[in-house]
Amino acid sequence: MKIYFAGSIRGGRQDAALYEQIIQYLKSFGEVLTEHVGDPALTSAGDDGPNDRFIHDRDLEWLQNSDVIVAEVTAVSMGVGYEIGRAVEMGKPVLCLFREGANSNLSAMIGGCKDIKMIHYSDFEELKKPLQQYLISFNASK
Ligand code: 6K6
Repeated sequence: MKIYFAGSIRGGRQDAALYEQIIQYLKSFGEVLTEHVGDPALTSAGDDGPNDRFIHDRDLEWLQNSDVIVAEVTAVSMGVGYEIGRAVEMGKPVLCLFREGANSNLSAMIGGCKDIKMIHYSDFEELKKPLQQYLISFNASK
């Protein structure tokens, strides 16, 4: 199973350590195509590609090649919202993770989309079980 993990980069790196934990966990279920999103060395100001067009086109190709999209949506990010919208239009299964109590509001365009599965959680330990259940049942349905 190829997993596309989406998390905020230029939207802010306050949850980068959490992304890294989630990515490590996701790796026990399949291949994560976007491991760099959890890289603690990646700052909101940095860059890991020659230019934005390169990053956009490369990421969309990974999105197209993925089986499932897991997006952490607590930190508000234009890029993550864009990836989710494109993935929904591609007919890909999309799972969004939203951390309660993080002083962030979930967009109605994500929370209100019937094609997006949501997990609300309070910390990584609480997230593991529902995330595992989703990925196991997704794998079984293939
Ligand atoms: C790195 C640091 C600042 O800018 C960069 C550029 N590098 C990126 N490399 C890979 N994926 C990226 C990059 N910038 C954005 N993305 C994609 O958009 C990732 O897949 C994330 O899920 C999402 C983050 O969007 P923003 O709007 O928060 O940057």
